[in-house]
Amino acid sequence: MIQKILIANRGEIALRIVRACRELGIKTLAVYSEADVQSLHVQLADEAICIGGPKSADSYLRADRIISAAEIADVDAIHPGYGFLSENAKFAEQCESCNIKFIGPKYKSIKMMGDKAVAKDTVKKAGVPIVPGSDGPVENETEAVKVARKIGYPVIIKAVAGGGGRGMRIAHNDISFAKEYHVARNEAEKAFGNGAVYIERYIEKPRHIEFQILADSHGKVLHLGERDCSVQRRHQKLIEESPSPFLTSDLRKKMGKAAIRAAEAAAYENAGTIEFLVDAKGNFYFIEMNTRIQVEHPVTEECTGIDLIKQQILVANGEKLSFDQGDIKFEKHAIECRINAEDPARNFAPSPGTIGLYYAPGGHGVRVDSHAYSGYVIPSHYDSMIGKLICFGTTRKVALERTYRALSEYIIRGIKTTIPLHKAIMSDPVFIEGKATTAYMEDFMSRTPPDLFS
Ligand code: MV4
Repeated sequence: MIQKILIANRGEIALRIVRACRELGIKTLAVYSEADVQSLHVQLADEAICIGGPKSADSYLRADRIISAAEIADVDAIHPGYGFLSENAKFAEQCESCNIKFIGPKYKSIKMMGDKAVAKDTVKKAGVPIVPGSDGPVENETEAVKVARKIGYPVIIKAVAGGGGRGMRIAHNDISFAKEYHVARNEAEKAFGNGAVYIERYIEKPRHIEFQILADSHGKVLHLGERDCSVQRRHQKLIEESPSPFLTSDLRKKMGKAAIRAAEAAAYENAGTIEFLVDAKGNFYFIEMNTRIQVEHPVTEECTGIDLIKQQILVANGEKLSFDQGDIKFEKHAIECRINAEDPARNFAPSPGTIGLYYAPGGHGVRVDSHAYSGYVIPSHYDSMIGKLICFGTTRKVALERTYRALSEYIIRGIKTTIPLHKAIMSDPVFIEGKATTAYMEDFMSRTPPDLFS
């Protein structure tokens, strides 16, 4: 059995992993940067090793230092959390070759799903619907324009090595296409060192709905339902909920089966997510797979009662999943609000600094995953998320009312946060009626006076 785990991450997810390990009786090693000495995950882990300077590139992205720390402390496994090295196939492979378990999928699955064109082709062959588009990457402008015309405008140009919305361009005609094609190629080359791009029909105002997958190393692949992540701004999610207010039980069944087929096609093990776009008519299309635990995993945990971090560890240890698809009960509605140190009234400018008073909400159906506390200094080197509020109940109405109540209790002094924005969204008829698509946030911000969310 795994006896000690290195947590190759920081912030709330590092703390979340420490907590799961404690309950499993597994020792933890925190690694941290010079900017995170005061971080809760460092204080709550059994051991801690400083791995470098404040910049991610000097610490949390240094595979060599993380593996050295793992060897010094003699850990059996590394949990990568999300971001940083979590979807780095090379790092997963290095762990394997050093005889350290990587708590995630096999590096071949990470690699396959990391190439978004290969991922599409793989799931398509398994009978999963994909957005109509080019067959793999397009080689040159002449071929690209031909494909774009055949698909029909508007089209979207995506980087093969992209994902999560980075390096995407939309074109409405031949002229804008020629320009956007070159911009996309150059951006992809700069950002990923790989200029390859592919083309898809542009789906207008889709919903973003993803299915949680859990798979063991004995061939069992299960889905734990969906999360509706349509409320986002510039590809940063703000609110996630489950079940999606848009899906019918018929559509949910079809998408769940498709998600399992997609994961099976990637020979997937551990926790992962299948992302779909869903149009207004209920057509759904696979767009990509996330081969990591995600920020919003607590939504699924509260709906199903299954601890995903513990399951990740058990599966990495070679154990069989102890339940089947039919055993999973979807009994709750859950909503997560991301609490960011940002000023919604000033274009979401980062608001790092010292938290004066910190008081988190509690009570029936309320969960707060956060590494923040009174006196905590938020470093400016990392993303601005300082916590997640997850509220759940038997119906969507209860979850909504509970979220508003909990947000009203939350006190974070000294910095600007997204709490007032979330309160405004929880009071907004469009959101309350379950009508939010990926176009929601832009519309909300344009029709809402800033004093209602700051
Ligand atoms: C799209 C799309 C419309 N049509 N693909 C953005 C994140 C990345 N995972 C894929 N994304 C999109 N791909 C086609 N063919 C619209 C988006 C998109 C989006 C997707 C999910 C969540 C929010 C989004 C916001 C804007 C655009």
